[in-house]
This record gives sequence, C-alpha cells and structure tokens, in this order.
Amino acid sequence: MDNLDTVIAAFANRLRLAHHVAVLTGAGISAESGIPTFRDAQTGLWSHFDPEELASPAGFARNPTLVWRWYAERRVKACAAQPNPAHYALAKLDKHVPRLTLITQNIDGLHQRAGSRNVIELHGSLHRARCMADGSLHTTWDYAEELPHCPDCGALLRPDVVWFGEMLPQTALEKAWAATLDCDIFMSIGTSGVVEPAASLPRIALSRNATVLILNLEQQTAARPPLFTINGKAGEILPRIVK
Ligand code: BV8
Repeated sequence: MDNLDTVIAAFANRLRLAHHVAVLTGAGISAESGIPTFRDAQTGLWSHFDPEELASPAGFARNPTLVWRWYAERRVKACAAQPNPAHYALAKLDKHVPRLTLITQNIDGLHQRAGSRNVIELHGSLHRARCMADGSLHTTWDYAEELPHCPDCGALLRPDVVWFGEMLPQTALEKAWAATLDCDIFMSIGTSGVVEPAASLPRIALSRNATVLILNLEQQTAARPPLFTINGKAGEILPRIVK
C-alpha cells in the first residue's frame, strides 16, 4: 500500500502531459450523489433482485409493469440527485487536456448535468424511452402511465437502456474502443469491472502501455507505472487530481 498523496501526485504529473485521456465511469461515481450502485450489499440495486429478473429482455417480457416501475423509480431518483464533485472534476478536466473521451456505463445523466459534453453512454439512458414497434426515441412520455405507449404509433415503449444479453449500441462501442486504443491515459472510475464488454477497456488500454488509473473502493492504493490504483471515493480523490 503506497502513500495516497504520493500516488495522486505521481498520476497528476502524468495527466499534465497527456494528449488524449479516456475515462470510463461506473455506478461508483454516482454513489456520492445518493444513487445506489449495483453491488453494494446493503443498498445495491441487485441486492433486491437478480439482474435477469429486471434488466433483461426476458424480465421485461415476463413483467413489463414491474420493470417499468423499477426504471421509473430510478429515473425519479436520478432527476432528484445532483452531480457530485467527481462529475464536476471530469467536466473540468475536459477543459485542461487536449482531448478527453468520457465513456460511461451509467444511465443517470449526471455527467451531462455536470457539464460534460459528448458523453458516450454505453448502456443507454434512464431519460429516454424507445418504441418497441419502430425504435423511435422519446425523451418525454406519460410518466403517470404504468405501461407507457408511443405517442406516435401507440406501441409499447421500453427504457432506452442496454439489458443483459443485449448488444451495446454499435456507434457508442466503436467510439469507446477507438478512444481506448488511441489514448495515452485511461482512467477507470467507480466500476467493479464485472460487466463486459466495458470491463475489458482498461485492460486493453494497459496492454497498449497507456497509463491506467483504477479508482474504486476495492483497489489497494499503489503506483506501479503504467498502472496506478487508488482505494478512495471519487468525490474526494478526483478534485485532488484535477486541480
Ligand atoms: C453483451 C443498464 C453481447 C441497465 C447494464 C450470458 C448471456 C449474455 C451475455 C452474457 C452472459 N454472461 C455474461 C454476459 C455478458 C454480460 C455480462 O457482462 N454479465 C456480467 C453480469 C457477467 N454483458 C452483457 O450482457 C452486455 N451485452 O455482452 O452483448 C452478447 C449478447 C448476447 C449473448 C452474448 C453476448 C450488456 C451489459 C449491459 C447491462 N446493462 N446497465 C440498468 O442499469 O438497469 S450493466 C449495469 O451493471 C451498469 O450499467 C454497470 O455497467 C453494471 C454495474 O457495474 P458498475 O457500474 O461497476 O457498478 P458496481 O455496483 O458493479 O460497482 C460499483 C463500483 O464502484 C465498485 O467497484 C465500488 O467499489 C465502486 N464505488 C462505490 N462507491 C464509490 C466507488 N468508487 C469510487 N467512489 C465511490 N464513492
């Protein structure tokens, strides 16, 4: 376990020389905004159900009302939440480096509300619904309806998120891969690195000798360049890295 200040200073020095920074975020970056992560035992979303139950096509087909109720509840929580210092630090970093590609697994929209632009949403968004008939996207729908329907054709709407067993949006995935292959610094923030294909991105960056930071609550704090790992809260650590 290395000294936290030393590891932060060493990584920040490399960040100052970066040409292209790629950032992958997961549920952990929104934890300090009060949004539960997936794997937190006491509050994790998955502590109440199996992902196949709700976040899957089969789960939706089995019980669309239950699934819509779950996403509607999460959308209300995301709207009520505020971006935290971690989101703002990444929005600020975007102005400090020549190029930054922000890739998120999150569907809460907090990066955009913190001012980040061109956010690559690998797993979709709570703030969009998709028509099951023609695939049209909708950013508003009748929130009072337990089973919302397309205002244009009347077909059932589904949340515009990627469920388990579903392909990720091709364009988003290609942009994420391209940034991972091109970047000289890759920052993985607040993700357990369980869900593929997002989980492979830091490994791909490391295999190409990019400097990689992994920041979550499981890592040991250590500087083993080009790999830096920090055990800490994103809302506390990122503002110290992005001065
Ligand atoms: C795919 C949207 C190709 C929905 C999500 C069998 C059949 C089919 C596929 C598979 C299969 N077996 C495996 C797979 C692949 C599967 C997968 O990876 N499964 C896992 C469970 C093993 N992947 C897929 O299905 C993907 N599609 O592969 O398509 C395909 C197609 C057909 C057949 C074969 C292949 C689609 C995956 C996308 C699923 N949708 N979200 C919704 O949100 O409801 S995933 C969802 O879970 C999130 O988006 C996120 O990606 C993931 C949760 O991960 P994290 O974000 O990391 O959150 P987690 O709670 O795990 O960790 C939190 C972290 O934060 C921790 O590390 C913690 O320490 C840290 N933390 C906490 N607080 C803080 C903090 N860090 C810093 N500061 C803090 N304060």
